[in-house]
Amino acid sequence: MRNKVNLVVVLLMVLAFSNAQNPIIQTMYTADPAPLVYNGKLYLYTTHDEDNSSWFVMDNWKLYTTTDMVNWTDHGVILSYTDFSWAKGDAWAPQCIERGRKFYMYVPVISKENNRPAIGVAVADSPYGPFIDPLGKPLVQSGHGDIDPSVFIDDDGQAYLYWGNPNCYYVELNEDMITFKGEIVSIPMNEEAFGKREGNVKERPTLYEEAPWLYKRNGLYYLLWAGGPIPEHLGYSTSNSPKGPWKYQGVLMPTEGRSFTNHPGIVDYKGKTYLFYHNGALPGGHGFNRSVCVDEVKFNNDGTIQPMKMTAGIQKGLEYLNPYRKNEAETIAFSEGVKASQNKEVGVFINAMQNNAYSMVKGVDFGDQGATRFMARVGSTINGGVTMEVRLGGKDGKLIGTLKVPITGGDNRWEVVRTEIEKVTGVHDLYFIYKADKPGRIMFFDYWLFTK
Ligand code: FUB
Repeated sequence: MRNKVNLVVVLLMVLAFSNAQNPIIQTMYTADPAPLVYNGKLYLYTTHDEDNSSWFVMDNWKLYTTTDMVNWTDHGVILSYTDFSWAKGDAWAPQCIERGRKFYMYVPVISKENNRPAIGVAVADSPYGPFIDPLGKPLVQSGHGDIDPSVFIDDDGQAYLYWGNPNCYYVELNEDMITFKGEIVSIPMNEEAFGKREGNVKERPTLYEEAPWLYKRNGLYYLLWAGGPIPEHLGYSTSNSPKGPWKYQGVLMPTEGRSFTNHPGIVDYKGKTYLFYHNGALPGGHGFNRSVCVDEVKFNNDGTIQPMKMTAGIQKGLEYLNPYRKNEAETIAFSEGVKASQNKEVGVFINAMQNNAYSMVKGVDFGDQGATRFMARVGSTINGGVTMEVRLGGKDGKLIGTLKVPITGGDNRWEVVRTEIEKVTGVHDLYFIYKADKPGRIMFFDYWLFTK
């Protein structure tokens, strides 16, 4: 009996792994997720941990979008610390918000002036950028832990900027969103607001560590934050006002997931609420090579949030994907052995870094009439023997076609290649398997589509 139970547990674990959707970005290391919903689309701004880092090596911010919560499109780097003339590094946790069809991106960077973190703001006419620094100087430079800005616009139009480590501050922004009024308020760090920390409590008497995120639901204000001591967990507090006083509501997500930091971002989208966070769950992942994840949030009747654990992620998309339009190769639900790049020829694209690497998209709707042809813009630097298999339902699922990938000589040179496929109808998860009997990067892939 015991053996049977063990077998069931192992099978469930294998199933959970094979259904992994978290971390939602696998083609580079990302952290500090900041969601924004605009015009029916979810925009996710993230930081970017450079590969093989042994410290926070972070130079730029990235953007991903989705309309179904399972397939995520990589839009590349949308802002760098070098876009702020006064900054010298550390592109840490951002947040972007829309007001009057302009997009305001608040970011912490190290100021050249005092060698300490300061908060800048960059503005764009589109959520994709280009973002420019309208001030040419920091928006906030108090010299006291000015990191992790979170911005929120209340129903009455008043905008608030929260931030800070080890203390939590806020200030009221003017309508222009690039200046503020009044004094910076330092939130009282007490047990009622943020819980009690055990041990060495001199600098940090409460559980609050960093990463505040302000959110409102049914008239109640929520302040989510990363809590200590390190390794961090997520905690939250509530209030009847965006200015507090705050009431500690407990642990939202305990410490787990191979990263000593965590960072919350919460958003309502298409009738559900989602919590974004990060961990070190990707291969090679740890506290300086992190990855963003998302899970659905459930509320109790009194407005408190049901405690959460890191999971394998969202399994079913909110809508189906149309295979008869141009789909970017960098729209991915899950991948292994694949890295994203960008260049001036094609923008963002993906690279298969080893034989049998794959990427997949979820919930592709081929309809009743079905698809009979497949085309993709691809390239390789390997002469002969590179193929891209198109399969349904799994990495070893039904093979419907095989594309021969030509040698183009570099990712600045591409070819559109076509192949007949076995007719496919209905809804399927679609897998691209990259094959070549050679080590290293075997091919690169820009976009794909099917025809009827
Ligand atoms: O990503 C750099 C820093 O780590 C962030 O600013 C913190 O919130 C923590 O996630």
